[in-house]
Amino acid sequence: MKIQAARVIVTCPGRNFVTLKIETDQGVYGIGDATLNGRELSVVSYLEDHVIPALIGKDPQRIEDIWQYLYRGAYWRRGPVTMRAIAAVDVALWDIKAKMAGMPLYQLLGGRSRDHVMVYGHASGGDIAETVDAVGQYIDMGYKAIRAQTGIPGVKDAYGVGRGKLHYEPADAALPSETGWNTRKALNYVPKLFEKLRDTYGFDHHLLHDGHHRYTPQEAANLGRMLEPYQLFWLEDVTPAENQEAFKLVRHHTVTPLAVGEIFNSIWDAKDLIQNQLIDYIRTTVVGAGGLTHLRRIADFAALYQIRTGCHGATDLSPVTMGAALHFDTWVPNFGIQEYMRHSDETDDVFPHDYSFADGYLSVGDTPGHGVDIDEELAAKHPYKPAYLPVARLADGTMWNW
Ligand code: GCO
Ligand code: MG
Repeated sequence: MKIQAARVIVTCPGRNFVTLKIETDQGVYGIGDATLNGRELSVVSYLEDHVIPALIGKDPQRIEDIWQYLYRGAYWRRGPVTMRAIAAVDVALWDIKAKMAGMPLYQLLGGRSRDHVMVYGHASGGDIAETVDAVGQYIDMGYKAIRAQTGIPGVKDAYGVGRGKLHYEPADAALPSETGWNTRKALNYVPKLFEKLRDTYGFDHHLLHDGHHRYTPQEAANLGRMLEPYQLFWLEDVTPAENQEAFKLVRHHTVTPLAVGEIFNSIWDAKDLIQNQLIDYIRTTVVGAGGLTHLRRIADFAALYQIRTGCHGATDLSPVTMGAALHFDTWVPNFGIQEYMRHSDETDDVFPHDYSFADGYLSVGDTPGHGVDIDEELAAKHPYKPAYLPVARLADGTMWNW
């Protein structure tokens, strides 16, 4: 069996997606996601100029060997661009293998560990009252777990607040737009949101919150402590994790569960956090870290320390990543939760898929492969449009972490 052709499809049905399609000499093809929000075209070039020429003629059944070839063979290891390109190839090859076997992908990983996958939705509002209402809407839709983000009075476009009712999509400007941040105001306001949420809805639902890298380790520890009475499922990215040791301080001062890893691209980014048990959930997903081949190594390593998975599932990851992640979630023994931000109808039309939502859970279908395809004709009607994530500045103009 041979890889006969491979091509990259860039489409913007409301937001940009980069998709790799690998075709074989047996008529079977596979699809992989290579989207890197705000830096899409760098991965297109990496694939078209450096990866695809080396794939032609290779045996697509040798997933592990091709992974090692692309990882070791680049010499320049890791990094978001390289690892997303590898992920796209890896997921397309798993798709091909599962199609050849006539099985849904989770069967090749080891079969089902659960009936369906618990997801969390994104509730947000301009202030506490609006956010409390939004959480109520998610409860009414059947969600068991809900992330709550609120606007903060006096902070311009605080992180995580959607513009529409249901969708949150911050990559919206041809150049990064400028938002504000004020840690003092956030530390004052965020605990009040969770107090109100627990007063209103009780303790039956899982509540989550994303700090989006905004706090110092000491401030993060303080926030974690203040949130303890409200029993969060997790507090995410509460401080930047380039320095994994920074989490020791946070961990030693709070029992609020910690989640990290949506911007990690290999097991090395999480090694100290995992082996020192500084986190409870690892957020890395399929497209972020070199595909299923590498992600399951991270998950197995995390399992040794009772750390569970919580795959990133924002809308900047295409339905192809969502499909592959759901097969991973259906199998992985140490599953925690799956983020589900929901794509727009336009995006769902370009990427027909067989996963479905009911009563707070997503379920994969039984289509051979990962169950997600791309409608190329429709994709061609939505050409690439530059769109960037915002940046954040403090009140005095200092650049901060968005
Ligand atoms: C999340 C994330 C996202 C990111 C986005 C950036 O927890 O869902 O923080 O909303 O901001 O993926 O492209
Ligand atoms: Mg996040």
